[in-house]
Amino acid sequence: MRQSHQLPLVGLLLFSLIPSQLCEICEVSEKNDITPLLNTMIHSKYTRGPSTANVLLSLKLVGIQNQSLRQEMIKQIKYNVKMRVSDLSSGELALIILGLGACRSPEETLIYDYHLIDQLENKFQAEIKNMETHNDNPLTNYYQLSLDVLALCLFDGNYSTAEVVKRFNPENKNYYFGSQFSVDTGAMAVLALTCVKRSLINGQVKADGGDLMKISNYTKSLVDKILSKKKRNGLIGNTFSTGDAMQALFVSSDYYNENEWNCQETLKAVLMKISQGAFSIPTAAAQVLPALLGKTYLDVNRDSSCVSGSGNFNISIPEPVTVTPPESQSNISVNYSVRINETYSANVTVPEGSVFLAVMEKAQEINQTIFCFTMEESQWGPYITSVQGLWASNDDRTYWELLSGGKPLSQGVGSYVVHNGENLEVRWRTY
Ligand code: CBY
Repeated sequence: MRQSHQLPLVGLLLFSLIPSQLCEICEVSEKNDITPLLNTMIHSKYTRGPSTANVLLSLKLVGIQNQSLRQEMIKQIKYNVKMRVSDLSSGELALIILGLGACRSPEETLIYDYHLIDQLENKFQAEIKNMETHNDNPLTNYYQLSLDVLALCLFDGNYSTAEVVKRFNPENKNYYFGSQFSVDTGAMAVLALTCVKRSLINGQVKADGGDLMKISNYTKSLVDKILSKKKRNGLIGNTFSTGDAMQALFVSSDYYNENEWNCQETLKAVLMKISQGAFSIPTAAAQVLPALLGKTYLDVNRDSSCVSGSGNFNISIPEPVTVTPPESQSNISVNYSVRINETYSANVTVPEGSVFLAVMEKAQEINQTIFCFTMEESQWGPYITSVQGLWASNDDRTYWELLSGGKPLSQGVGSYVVHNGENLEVRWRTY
């Protein structure tokens, strides 16, 4: 065929391809939609907390560049790795590596200056060792083990493929809390397994032939479990797991049919939650943002992918919205119980708009022996570690569950706002 005849054909081909590709793009089109997330992440007091690495990773992945903010976050991370690297959990260190290493930026050298990969290898080993001595229970959890494998895989650290195959079987109890499959955990495992699979295929990592097959089967099964948690409104799991689930589904499209997941519907559901102010914790905002712009944690080590489709987000830092509390605050009263085997209850009065933690503090004032508790700061706000002197333990898979009207809450004590007449409970549980 002569070239002049080929041209209309090529044109026709392009024409038929473009519309279908445009339809498949599942990203926010209106940048204002994500302004509340940026507000939460960027407001300076948050760049110092335990969520710094998550925020840095997220902003870099979506191509938001603000030098002064970036410098401040890197300073904070440097301080953490210099002064308290031994206190960091394995997943926290993995997130620091991902945040520093994303997008081939100058701060990547800090990973090597501070030997962070070696340190992560050691922390990952310690997780495995704990599983061997404590009935298969890691020091932390499988969400963090997945972050570890992901960071080691993306930054050429040492890990054993055989160990990954042994541990990440989808039937492993660590994917479940009680009888519930944890979508967040499964999604992070899919990202880690996909990275390992790609390394095996590229020949970067050696393994026996069966490993690749097993990793593929695990991925398929995890993807099925994630999709089975799809809600009618489009969310997957709950509001806070949906971003991670989207990332997992982006990288595993070979494992499900087009009609099994409507990405647009999920995106719409998340945007609705954003407009309702659901992502008010920096970690929550940082975790959901990459997926909304079509990015995943596997993009971390690709040179060109840290900019959004339309070029870098040239965004001006939004001013934080200041909320003025209502002038006359009325009180509400709730019922609060601590349940171990017996149930201990009290009626507690708190100002309207109070969070769960305020109820626990008030109850503690009423009766120090029955309602005393301790907590520690996590990336998601305060986490209750003990009540009545009874301590949660990862080795024993025990924790203090938060409930309202007998149903588990999907927010922590620092963010759940209580209502008049509510029955609140902290319950000693095995997961
Ligand atoms: N991150 C982690 O290590 C945490 C991993 C995670 C799967 C996490 C959810 C998901 C995520 N994206 O980070 C997780 N939770 C775990 C592993 C756990 C267990 C922690 C112990 C362990 N083995 O490490 C455990 C005990 C089962 C657990 N979560 C308990 C709770 C309850 C906390 C109550 C308390 N004592 O303070 C609570 C409030 C559930 C309840 N009703 O009791 C809870 N978790 C919630 C709600 C959540 C969500 C937080 C959402 C929010 N807006 O605050 C969560 C995102 C998260 C954090 N847990 Co856990 C899950 C969700 O709803 N989608 C990595 C590290 C580097 O940061």
